[in-house]
Amino acid sequence: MIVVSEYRDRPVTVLGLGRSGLSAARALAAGGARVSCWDDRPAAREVGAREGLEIADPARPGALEGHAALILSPGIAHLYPAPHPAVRAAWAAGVPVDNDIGLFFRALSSGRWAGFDCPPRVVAVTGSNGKSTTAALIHHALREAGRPSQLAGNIGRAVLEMAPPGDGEVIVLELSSYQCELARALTPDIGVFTNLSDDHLERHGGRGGYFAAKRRLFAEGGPDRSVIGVDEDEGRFLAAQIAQGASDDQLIRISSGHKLTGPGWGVSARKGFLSETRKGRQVASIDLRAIPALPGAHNHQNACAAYGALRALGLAPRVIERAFSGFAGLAHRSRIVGEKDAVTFVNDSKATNAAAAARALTSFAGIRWIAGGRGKDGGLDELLRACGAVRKAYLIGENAATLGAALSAAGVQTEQCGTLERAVAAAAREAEPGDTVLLAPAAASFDQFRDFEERGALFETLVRAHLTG
Ligand code: UMA
Ligand code: ADP
Repeated sequence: MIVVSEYRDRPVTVLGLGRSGLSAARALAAGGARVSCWDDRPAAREVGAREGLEIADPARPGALEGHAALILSPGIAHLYPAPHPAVRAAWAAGVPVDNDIGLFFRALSSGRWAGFDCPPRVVAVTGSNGKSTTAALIHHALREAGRPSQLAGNIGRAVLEMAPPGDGEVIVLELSSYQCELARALTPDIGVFTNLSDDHLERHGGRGGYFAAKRRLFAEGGPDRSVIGVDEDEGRFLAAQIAQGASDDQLIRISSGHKLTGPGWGVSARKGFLSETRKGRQVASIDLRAIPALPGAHNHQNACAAYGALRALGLAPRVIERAFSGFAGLAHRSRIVGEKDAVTFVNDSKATNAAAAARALTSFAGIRWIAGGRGKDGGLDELLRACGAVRKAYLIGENAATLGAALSAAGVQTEQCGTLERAVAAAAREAEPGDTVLLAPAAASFDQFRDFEERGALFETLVRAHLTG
């Protein structure tokens, strides 16, 4: 655990008792703060009470009076679609609102740096898609290269759960827009922005607010080095805003699809080859086609982002190449579950938005596409444009009718299946040799599942039963 000592003997409230909130409460208590906690779910409050945490509703009149901070979990709305009542109470009482990321960065900078030969460094990865894959790839390569590293953040391990970093260690953080927007300290040494597409728009008042939240990672006086995906206008804008000049090597531009030939530092992937260019010259290249865990142009974008961060940390191209080839990939992201009668089954349950699903649709052939769930704000245009290889869509969940209407209008054959069980059965029955049965829902899972992991796990169970049946 990373102990947070800045609030010793002062009252602090933690709202939300999931992974982020519980770890924040423990770290604050270990640092001597007088912690009270709350969660709108009684069962979560019971977990806190069993740990000996004081439970008190911060939205009650006067509850936050004199408190030093309100620490919020990322899943709790702090502004849009409407601030949680406790956030309004904090505003009224003049209590700063922060999160575990802010606590982490301040705790790190107040450490005993004089005791380190090589102070720990932090790499923070944000963007709409590819954050987990990029962060995991950076972490994997560092470890393969013999460099101590820890991985945490939105990827599932709360930042304050990490061990205090040691000499020469690199902390790799995946940060969501929710986490970036609220943190009152956000000072990574290297910042990575993979890409931007519509997601979580209801929490940020639209795409502009969503981009602004992620952009905070690169605010004035931000990272020493920034690795920026320039395949969308937002990335190009950000790169232009950060760059001190055309050949500024504080900035590493990355692209999947466009070869970067400018005078600056660039890493790009085209036709399966990654190339690093500096001052207009290619200095290294990697054949990505041989890496099974990184299929498709979207994963090549992640490889470029990870490569850029690793080069900024001083790793040699050949060391990175070796490490990439041993990467196992992450569960629920373009993961091949198995093959039967020349039909391949792929679990991309983490494709919770249109852009991610569109990438999956362009990475496989003869697609029997299982899609649908809880729809998100934002257009379907990109998705509809990516349906060239779709033979039929098997639709499930809350937005199946809306999705079905849009797909039929675009000339895609569809079937309303309702549940994942029926969709897998229908797709497996109708698939022909050479086809791919792909779960890439383009929607959140919460209408039928606890989360994307539960949805992906059920898909894999159903597929395994089919493979062995
Ligand atoms: N809660 C309230 N009131 C509310 C809303 C929630 O009390 O109005 C309570 C819930 O009852 C629950 C707790 O808050 O007990 C949950 O908090 P949370 O949703 O923030 O979940 P955590 O378990 O703390 O997990 C969070 C991240 N969750 C979200 O951002 C939604 C995890 O990212 C992250 O891995 C974890 O911290 C550790 O850092 C998950 C995620 O879905 C994977 N992220 C989104 C995504 O990737 O799209 C952004
Ligand atoms: P994040 O952590 O940003 O959600 P993940 O690495 O978990 O990113 O991948 C989420 C989903 O997006 C998966 O469906 C995956 O196949 C897809 N994906 C991965 N990388 C990219 C990318 N660079 N661009 C678009 N989609 C991607």
